[in-house]
Amino acid sequence: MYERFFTAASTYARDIDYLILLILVCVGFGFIVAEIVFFGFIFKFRAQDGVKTQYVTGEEKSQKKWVSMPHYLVLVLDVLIVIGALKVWSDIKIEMPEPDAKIRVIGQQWAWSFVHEGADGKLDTADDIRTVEELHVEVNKTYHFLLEARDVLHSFSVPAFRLKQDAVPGRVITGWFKATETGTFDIQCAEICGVGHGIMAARIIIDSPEDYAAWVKKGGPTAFWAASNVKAPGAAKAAIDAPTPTLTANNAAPLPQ
Ligand SMILES: [Cu+2]
Repeated sequence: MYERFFTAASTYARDIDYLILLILVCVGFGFIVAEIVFFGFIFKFRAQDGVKTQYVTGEEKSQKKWVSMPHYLVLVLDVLIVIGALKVWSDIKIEMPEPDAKIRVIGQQWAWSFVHEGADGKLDTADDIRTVEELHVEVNKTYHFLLEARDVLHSFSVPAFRLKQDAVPGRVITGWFKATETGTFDIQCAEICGVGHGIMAARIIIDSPEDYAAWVKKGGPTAFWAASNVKAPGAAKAAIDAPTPTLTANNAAPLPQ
């Protein structure tokens, strides 16, 4: 049932879904039981004619257990959530599988730009393919992304992958993903980064190996801009014309006024 409502296009998307489901069930169970008892007691022990209010100190052993037993139950559920969260965190954030390819992801006010390996299969070489607001990847391939921010904090978010990672100026943050199905999915910025934050959207295009090879052979849009006198407008032009950003370039870049 769960699968019908939420697209999952990466190897770890379901792990995150099931962790959220675990939290929902644990917290939801406690919430529903507590509310039923709460409103049940309000109704049962409401003011009645001729019945004197009883003063309960809560200090007797027979009364204390009604506090301590739910308390222990909550602790057990907490431990369950922590174990699940640590397992998912370790699998996704700590244990990074060996990459088949690398990409650079650069956030700036207010566009995402991407640098793909060219035909030589290496990043930061002359045949790199640069795109703006369009990330191309191959299905069933493990990618390491090198995430940077040119100006302020951004957050690289691919909901279909359940991927969200902050981009911090001056830092290159490495993460990974492996797409499990072909198609086009949304990329968002998930960190308020200025007045244009809401329009800082892009898309990820997951290709079959054949389609991806054909796209690389074409040279992506870089070849198009290079062969054309027309320049991409605004942020797109700046991102395409800018040199491949590095940590040094980030540090040297002046902050926008
Ligand atoms: Cu942003």
